[in-house]
Amino acid sequence: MSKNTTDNPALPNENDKAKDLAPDIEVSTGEFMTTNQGVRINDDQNSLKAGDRGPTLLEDFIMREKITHFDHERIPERIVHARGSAAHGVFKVYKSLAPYTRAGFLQDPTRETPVFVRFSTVAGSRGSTDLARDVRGFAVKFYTQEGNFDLVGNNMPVFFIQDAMKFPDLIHAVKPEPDNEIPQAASAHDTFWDFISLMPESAHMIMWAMSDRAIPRSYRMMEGFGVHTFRLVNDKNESHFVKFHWKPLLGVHSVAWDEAQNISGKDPDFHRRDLWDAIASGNFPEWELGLQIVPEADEHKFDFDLLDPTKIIPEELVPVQRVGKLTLNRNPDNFFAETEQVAFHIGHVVPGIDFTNDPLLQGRLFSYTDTQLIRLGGPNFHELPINRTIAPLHNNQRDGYGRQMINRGKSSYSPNTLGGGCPFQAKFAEGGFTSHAERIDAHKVRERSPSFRDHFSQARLFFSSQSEPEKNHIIDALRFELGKVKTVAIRERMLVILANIDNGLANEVAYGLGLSIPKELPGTVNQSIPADADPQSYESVNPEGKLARSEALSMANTVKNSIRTRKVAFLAADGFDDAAVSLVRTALEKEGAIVEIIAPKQGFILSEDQKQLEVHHSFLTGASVLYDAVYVPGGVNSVATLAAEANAVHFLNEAFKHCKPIAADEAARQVLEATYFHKKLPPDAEEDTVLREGIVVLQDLKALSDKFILAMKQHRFWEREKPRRVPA
Ligand code: HDE
Repeated sequence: MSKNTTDNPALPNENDKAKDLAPDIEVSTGEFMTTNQGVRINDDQNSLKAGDRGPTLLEDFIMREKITHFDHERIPERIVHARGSAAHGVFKVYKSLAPYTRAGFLQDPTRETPVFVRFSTVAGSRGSTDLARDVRGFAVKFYTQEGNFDLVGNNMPVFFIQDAMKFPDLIHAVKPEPDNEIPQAASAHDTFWDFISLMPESAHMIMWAMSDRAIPRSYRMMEGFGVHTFRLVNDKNESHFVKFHWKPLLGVHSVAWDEAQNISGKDPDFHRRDLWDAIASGNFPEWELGLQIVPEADEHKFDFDLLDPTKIIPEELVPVQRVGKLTLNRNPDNFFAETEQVAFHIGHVVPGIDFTNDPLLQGRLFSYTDTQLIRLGGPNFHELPINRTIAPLHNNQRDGYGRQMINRGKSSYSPNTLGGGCPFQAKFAEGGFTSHAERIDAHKVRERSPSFRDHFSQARLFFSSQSEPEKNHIIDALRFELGKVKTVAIRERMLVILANIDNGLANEVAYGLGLSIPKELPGTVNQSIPADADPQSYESVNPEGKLARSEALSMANTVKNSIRTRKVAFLAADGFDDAAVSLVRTALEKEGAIVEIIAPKQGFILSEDQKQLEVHHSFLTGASVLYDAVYVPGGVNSVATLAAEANAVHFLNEAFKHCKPIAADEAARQVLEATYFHKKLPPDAEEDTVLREGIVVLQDLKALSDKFILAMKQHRFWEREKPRRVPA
């Protein structure tokens, strides 16, 4: 580890964690190249040889060191969540949460707590696409003054399984199949659905995973959830149950599935790049921390079990209180040192936060340290700069691979007299972590609580809370995923599960698969299949249930008040109308959107009055799927060129297909007339038409900009899909 740069200008000393990292930052500007022993190197181009055509000498310690280090550069990737991107930031609470918790970082609205947040997909390898249909990890490390707190969550509030015992099975099923390692970063294959079709408890999570939540537009536009019920404990040692939420200030938005598959080819780093670019350009992503707090006395008040991780607490039953803000404001300096080596652990809690007996949570408490031991090679991973606490650290743990700390003194045991009894234990009042003294009086059993048996009510609640387009997307996703499954009995078993959720859903999926819903569970004659796998044997508390819909579950109800950081493609060629480009561009940029010029070739294009405009992408390197909206300015020659340019027409067709806002000057109508959707162009650009159709064609550029912005705030016009009038 290099400690040679204490005042690195690249790292603003804006908070305690940044200061803590500063001594470890290496900058080679203006420095000589050295070996790892600090010896200056005078030739890094040639190995040491016996004559210029002779064999390389074993003596060449410089080459040996360089190649040895290179040979050992890789560490095992995470078994799940291997593909990720991260950023530094800060968290601040809005007001003291002292009535609920004694956690120091949740007391004082003036205290800024440094954080490091890693987003990830679950199933794919490190090099897989960002746009896989998958759950997203949302892991936050709070470097609090009382130690590290890791909130290791996902972008979906429930999980596939109820007991940690099933996790290796779930992951083996979803990962590429073991004989041929196909498919990469995809759940659309036999082993995954084989497992799921035998696991009715996954029904609720499957609804989320088949919804558009699994293909976010951006990490910056997804919610985060702690999933399990945790505890908050205050300084009177009183406990409340809590569910953690992250609410993105930009709203919750997704892309279309066809678009996701295209992005995977055009830019597999789409989410990684989006996060990096947003932070680099000062558009710091923000989320509010939300809490659902349940008094201990209400533990059994719900028709589901708070300890069951396949259940949400509907926001209608317990509102989410927004208690603080997370802002990501700095990109990592080094991907490996920070994003790859960061080690999250659900068991990293601080006084004031505690666990419940959720059996999934309990299993995770074991797994996360264990996994770091193999991944990071030993018990000292907490000393890696990105993992180390900014709180004072003293204990009697010693030695091990890669030990950094130089512990002074003779005693490394407690109790001791030789070290003056140090380090001391801390009482509760001195900030010592004291586990909540929950009373437990039970038999030791391998069993699932009967209160965990209803697997379908909340799956149904989720499905019925979706808008029509969202429901159609779930149906399409299931047709796609099950359509890739080769074993017909697996598809049929899934239809039985779906029928338990919603008959209409099951029928639609069955139709797409060319199957009918079987009366009996097919293909489960094998003795090794648990009787529990029969969904008919489960209770479903809620067909006539109390809560039929929850608004919070539909992305259609998300905030739609901003176009900040939305990317807009301007399609133009030589002879474009400069006034139109400038005016619309200025209007969009004023609202925080990002405009990029796409033209037939890279370099510059010339306007009607010979003004130069820099081109960001040609049709070869830019693609409609990488933008949120598209605009075509006027200009006789530009319009004629684009109308005759198949790539420009395809760009627009695809934007239409993916339900994106489209705007064009009246003078550019010729380009739109070359598209397949021109016959469907709305007759006018009145506000209600714009909000319905998302297409603006106007002569008045001021009015065009205003309406285009209005349309962009809606994000997508899924209604376009309804008549299924969009060709492939
Ligand atoms: Fe994880 N999970 N998980 N998980 N998980 C890991 O830890 C595990 C679960 C989550 O960006 C691993 O350091 C078990 C739920 C995230 O570095 C591993 C069970 C939720 C990340 C592990 C679960 C998560 C992980 C792999 C069931 C949402 C990435 C590498 C009992 C609340 C963190 C690692 C990062 C990573 C185990 C279920 C979220 C193997 C055994 C539920 C965001 O320890």
